[in-house]
Amino acid sequence: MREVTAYSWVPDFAQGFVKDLRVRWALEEAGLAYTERLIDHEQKLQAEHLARQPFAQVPVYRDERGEVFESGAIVLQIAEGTDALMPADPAARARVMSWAFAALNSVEPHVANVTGTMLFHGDAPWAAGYLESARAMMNTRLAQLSGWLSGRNYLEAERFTAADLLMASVLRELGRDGSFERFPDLAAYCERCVSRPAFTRALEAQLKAFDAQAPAQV
Ligand SMILES: N[C@@H](CCC(=O)N[C@@H](CS)C(=O)NCC(=O)O)C(=O)O
Repeated sequence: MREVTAYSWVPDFAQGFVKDLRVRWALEEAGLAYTERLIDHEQKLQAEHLARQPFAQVPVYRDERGEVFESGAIVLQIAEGTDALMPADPAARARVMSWAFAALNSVEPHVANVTGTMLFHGDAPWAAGYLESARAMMNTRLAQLSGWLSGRNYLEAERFTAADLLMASVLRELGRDGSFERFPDLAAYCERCVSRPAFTRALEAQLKAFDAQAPAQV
């Protein structure tokens, strides 16, 4: 049976953004049922979890092929074997892989620099200066992505793939603080992806777990 390890509770700012959402979304797109293993923030530090996720994070995913960590690797593992997220043509598959890594390697670090600084260090005396340069670097990447998407609905093959799932998961963070304002086309692309029914089901599933929990110490 497929199983997703996720948190039983996270603070409000993280609800709806924990990275098991990517895995749930991929499973929903593929029409694959799964069970949840919910852990808390003490369990993530224990040896049993560290043997499954060495960095004390979620998600972890298990299916009949074995256990995988890192949301990108998990999404690609789910995408393998389902036309819903990965085209059959080898050249098109290779392009989807390129864009999956681009989302996580070339775009996400810049988005995370900005959103992470704002969320966790927004009041620090150095934050404003750092954010100015981090935003400039992020906007360069976003402008390049915007250029690629010009005239396209999706990253490759004119259809939604695992690469769009990952890119939209990264871009969603920009909706938190107005960073989309300079890039209405990227906002529209992100909305095109997250308006899919599979995303809605995945989001509901993550939030449902939190609804059942009283706040705990992180
Ligand atoms: N690169 C990892 C990052 C996973 C990650 O950032 N997980 C967060 C939740 S979204 C987490 O578990 N944070 C807890 C911690 O780092 O202690 C992935 O994509 O799976």
